Amino acid sequence: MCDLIHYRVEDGLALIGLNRAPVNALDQSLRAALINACERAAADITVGAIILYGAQGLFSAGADIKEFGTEACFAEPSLPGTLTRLSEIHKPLVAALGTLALGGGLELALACGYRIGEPGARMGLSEINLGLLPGAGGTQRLPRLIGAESALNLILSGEQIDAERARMLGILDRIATSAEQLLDEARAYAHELIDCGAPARPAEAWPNPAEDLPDDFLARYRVEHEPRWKSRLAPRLVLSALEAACLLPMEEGLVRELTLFKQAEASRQSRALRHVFFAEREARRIPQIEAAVALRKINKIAVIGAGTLGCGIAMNFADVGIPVALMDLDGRTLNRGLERVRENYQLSVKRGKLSAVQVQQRMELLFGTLDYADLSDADLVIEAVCEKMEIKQQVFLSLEKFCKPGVILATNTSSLDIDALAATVSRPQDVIGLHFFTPANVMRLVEIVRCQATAPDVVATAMDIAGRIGKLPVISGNGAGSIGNRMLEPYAREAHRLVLEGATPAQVDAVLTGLDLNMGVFSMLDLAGIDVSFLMREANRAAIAHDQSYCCLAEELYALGRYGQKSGRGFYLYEGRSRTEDKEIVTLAEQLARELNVTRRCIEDLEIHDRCLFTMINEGIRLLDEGIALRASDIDLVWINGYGFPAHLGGPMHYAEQLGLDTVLNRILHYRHVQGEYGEMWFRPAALLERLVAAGKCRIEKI
Ligand code: 3H9
Repeated sequence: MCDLIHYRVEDGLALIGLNRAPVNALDQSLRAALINACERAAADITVGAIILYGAQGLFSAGADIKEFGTEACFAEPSLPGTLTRLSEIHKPLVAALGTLALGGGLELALACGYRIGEPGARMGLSEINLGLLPGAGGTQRLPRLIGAESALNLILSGEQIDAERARMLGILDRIATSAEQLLDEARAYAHELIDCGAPARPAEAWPNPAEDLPDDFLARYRVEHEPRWKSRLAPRLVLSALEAACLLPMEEGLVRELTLFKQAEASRQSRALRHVFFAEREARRIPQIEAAVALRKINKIAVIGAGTLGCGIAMNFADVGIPVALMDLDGRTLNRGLERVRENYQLSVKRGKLSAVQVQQRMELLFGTLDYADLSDADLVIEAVCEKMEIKQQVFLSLEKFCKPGVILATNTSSLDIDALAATVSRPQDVIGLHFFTPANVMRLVEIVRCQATAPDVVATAMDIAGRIGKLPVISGNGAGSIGNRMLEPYAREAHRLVLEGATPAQVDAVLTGLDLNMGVFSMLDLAGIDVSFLMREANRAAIAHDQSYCCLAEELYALGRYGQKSGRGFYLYEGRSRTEDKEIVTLAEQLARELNVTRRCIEDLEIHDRCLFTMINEGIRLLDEGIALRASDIDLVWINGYGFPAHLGGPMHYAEQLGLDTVLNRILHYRHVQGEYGEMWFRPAALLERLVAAGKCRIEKI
């Protein structure tokens, strides 16, 4: 038998171990080896039962994602065909689940009649995260095992559940005493099955999966959940597959599932989500930094600045058991900050996500101080003070004085030159940017900004610690706004200008949310604070001074003290959580347009889409050309995880590739032409975009 499978017969049992590192992805070669091994065991009269297990522990992470979109995906033996065949073998099959069984991996286990898992095993049908539905029997076998409602919830959430929950649901029959005992206890289970003459498959627990449910259950489920799915295709296909499970016999249900799966697999959305999956893995690879570089030890953190951001940052570390000193020079701000952290945690208790004991443990890890001297034992200090260079430099000088050698000095700046900040201290090799996004305890993205002098081990340690607190770190070069905010600049600029020319904030926002962005640009600016974006412009005045119309509406709102949600009024009016349009914005825009000689007109939605999106994409391509972004896919991750760009569009760079780079270039050139002086100023195609189109390239890469 080939190396992909470990095969042995012992004491009347065939033991079949999947052995394809690192995660037993079920590609064509493994499928072929698996079916051969199972046929051999089925034909061997000395074998009474068959055990499937992961030879290296982990059971299987499912179908091989690299095969999707290629012929290999359904090359014989296909996964659905393999699992159907396994389910027909006339001997009991026991799946012994170690570590993980995801997607097709769990479907493989469901095709077996019996399942045992190690106590720490996690399992789930995670296909939805790839814009897919389970396509190897999962949508038909799971509802018959645990009922339609539980199956639907599990498949639509893509959630990984633990062994205990899987046993409660009926997915696992047994949980082994320990990981080490898994195989032995699977053997014992198989012998019991043989001894009692158990059938190859037990009778279905839910032959009619929707038995207990009202007739209109699926229709009501759709009405209730559809708004949250926005334009995502996969959840709708899952529902159709579940409907088939409830209405059709198994054989027909499997055929229907496969048709739906192929529709999902061929969709742009799934292609985009697969791109995101590989982008996240690629983002961990940083050229010139060896995987083996020794990391600095990080046992204690200090966060400077007890504002919203600083508190959110501190919570991330307390959440994973790392002690944090939260420092502020102002006692009242510090107390308010610590109070805010406690309130945040209490909210999690109310939602059932944390227990009171867990809150207490986290609060005990947080230590408030007004004194730099208390930071002497910190291994990583993150400053999150106000966005002014002089103030940040002052903080760094104090850190230099009080912190031990080798400490990593991180700044959370979103717009300032970190090389200039690093030059303030005598240890620039220890300085790095760690740009968290608000709310920092929730948002997944951290931009890791590498400066000229940043030492490789500092970069590697920053990537590692970000991963330890559950964030997605993306590396960026130093430059005003790093990746995300630099692209936000033209995006927001065009949105402002469009309102000056005749659109309303609500119209602009509706075009963007219509594309499934979490939030429109004006809602986002109101949430972040108009005072905050004002400070970012202040840091960049020289570059924008030539355009009098530049975000002039926001300048006006700032002067009026309309700071957004926090002051109850910004681009919109706020009352509690509800938001309404503000007619005064139109009056203000009309007045400003008159003063600036800007002609107002009716603006089409397509123009809003093109101007906001294509200028932002153009800037992203420039970032790649300048080397600030390492890869186009890193840019996608930044916008998906930091700015609410829909993952099922794959991020702005992937979206541009789907639309066609020539289209993007032509639309930029179109606005350059029709927008006159303004167009000349801002609609300049990135040189790399022009090179890519000239070379006939479809993908955004550095050439
Ligand atoms: C499916 O099953 C469809 C079926 O219903 C129907 C079919 C007809 N395929 O993430 P890591 C690679 S859809 C190929 O760094 P971790 C990964 O790229 C599938 N490759 O480690 C990486 O490679 P590299 C449903 C895969 O410990 C390496 O393995 N399954 C696959 O942080 C290590 O991975 C899923 O959605 C795969 N299925 O996380 C599970 N999985 O080193 C997707 C992993 O070259 N996978 N790789 O960069 C995961 O969620 C995580 O990878 C996992 C491990 C939790 C398994």
